[in-house]
Amino acid sequence: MLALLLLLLLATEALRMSISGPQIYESLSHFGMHAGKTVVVKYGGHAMSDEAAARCFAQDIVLLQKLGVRPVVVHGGGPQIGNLLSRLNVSTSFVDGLRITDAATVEVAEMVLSGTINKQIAAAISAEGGHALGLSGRDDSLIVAERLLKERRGDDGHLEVIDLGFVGEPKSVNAALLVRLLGQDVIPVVAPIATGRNGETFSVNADTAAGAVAQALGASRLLLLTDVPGVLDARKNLLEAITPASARDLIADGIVRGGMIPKLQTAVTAVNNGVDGAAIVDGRVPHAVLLELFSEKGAGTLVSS
Ligand code: X2W
Repeated sequence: MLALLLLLLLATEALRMSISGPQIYESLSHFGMHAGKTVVVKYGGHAMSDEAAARCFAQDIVLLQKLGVRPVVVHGGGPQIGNLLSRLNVSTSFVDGLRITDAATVEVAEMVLSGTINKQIAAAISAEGGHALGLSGRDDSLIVAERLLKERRGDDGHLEVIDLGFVGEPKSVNAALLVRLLGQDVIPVVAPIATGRNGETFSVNADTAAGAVAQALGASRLLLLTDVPGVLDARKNLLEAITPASARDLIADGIVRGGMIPKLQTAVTAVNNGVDGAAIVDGRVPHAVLLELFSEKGAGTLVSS
């Protein structure tokens, strides 16, 4: 009976999305893989500017829950932090994709991430009928972090430690809190702001925060939504599925570069620490989350062993 209801629900949604019978069949065969499982979705700041895409994302999250999947959203907001910093005339810079975060910057990062953006996403999901609850890593010690000591090889070949200020590296996640919320059909929406052991506030890269949450929950999938098609090979063709070992080779061989490196590293770490699969997904594609989870082709690159 339940399966029939789910079939009807999925078919109805599928028709709304104009997909065919064979595609519904394909979706249902993937459905069994994720029903009852936890899926952590990282929603990046770049993906949020398009209002229609944001609504599509919220619809996907609500539908996932209706299908019996337990979704957790971890969001970013880098461009939005940059906008407010520039309005406040505070200059900002990055080292390997991480913002150098002094005391004034972490204050702005917390305002933007835990304030405006967190509530925007929770409201968008609620508007589609979900029970979203916005939290930051500072609520009930959801994410406890330590100052990140970033090592980088200098021009002379020596390893140097770079002080990024109040940038945190997650050390623990209060998974029990998230499990309790998920058990009440609440969709947690998590801002990547963490608490330090001495009460400090740390800003955490949102991909890293999502990876830590996915690992703590033993999620079946970590989806990292971004604004590129996925991981490309040397001939610029999309790689639909790769292993952690081949991901490491792609980085070592210089085929994967720039901002994709930390994303791919997050995916590899998650898979090596109990997450069944981590995908780098093209968030610009409408209903990318559903496509990645419920279609053979997916909507990006899946890293799994
Ligand atoms: C990030 C947090 C937000 C983030 C920042 O300040 O931009 C650090 O870099 P996106 O949208 O996923 O880039 N924190 C330490 O990661 O957002």
